[in-house]
Amino acid sequence: MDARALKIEAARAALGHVADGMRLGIGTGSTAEEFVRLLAEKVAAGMNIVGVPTSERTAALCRELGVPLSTLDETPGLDLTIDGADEVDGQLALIKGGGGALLREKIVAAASARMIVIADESKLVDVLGRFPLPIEVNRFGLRATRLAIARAADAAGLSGPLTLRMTNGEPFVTDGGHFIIDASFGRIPDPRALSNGLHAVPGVVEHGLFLGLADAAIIAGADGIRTVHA
Ligand code: ABF
Repeated sequence: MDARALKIEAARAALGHVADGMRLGIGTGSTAEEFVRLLAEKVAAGMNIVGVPTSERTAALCRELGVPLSTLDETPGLDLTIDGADEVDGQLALIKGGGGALLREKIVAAASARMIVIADESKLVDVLGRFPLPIEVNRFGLRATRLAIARAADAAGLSGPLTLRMTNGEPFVTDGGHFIIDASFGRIPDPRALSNGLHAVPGVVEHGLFLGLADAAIIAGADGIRTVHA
């Protein structure tokens, strides 16, 4: 089964957790997009839900497919968020942000009673860190922030290249108007220590370590679907 088929299977399994009347946080990325497509079919068949998107890209897809949308201002409490991830470990710690939507994804996940991650088996790791950690940073004082991030990582026993994410020769700009630094620290044995250190850096808006937010991960692999619980 190819990667897309696995993403669709994970998305389909997540749909089974969506009940009529739910207020849903809707993630960003290719796996989340498969979920939106399947959700749109349910809406067309009469399912009554409302979605809060985690990116402009997801919002546009929802509007195109007829998924009713709200905002966190109108709907501050959500029942369930379905979202993808770049890495998932056995304790459901995540690395997210490869799609550049980590800030809204974390805000939406934190506003949700439950969060279910959907992913193909390539995302499951023993220890986070093979995927570079996205760190959303304010544009002001970028070089000073980069130095402060390096110090915070060092205090957590980590080091590695800090790369400003670029697109078409320009710095990538998030929906929130910030830049992203991708930090290639390698294995992160203590994500909480690194998270705390990064949150202490004034220029860091948010980072892609999602700790204690996911309640389950639906992982699609060659041997079928399995659900990892917190
Ligand atoms: C999003 O899902 C991002 O945080 C993460 O990068 C992405 C994973 O993308 P995909 O589902 O395309 O592998 O939530």
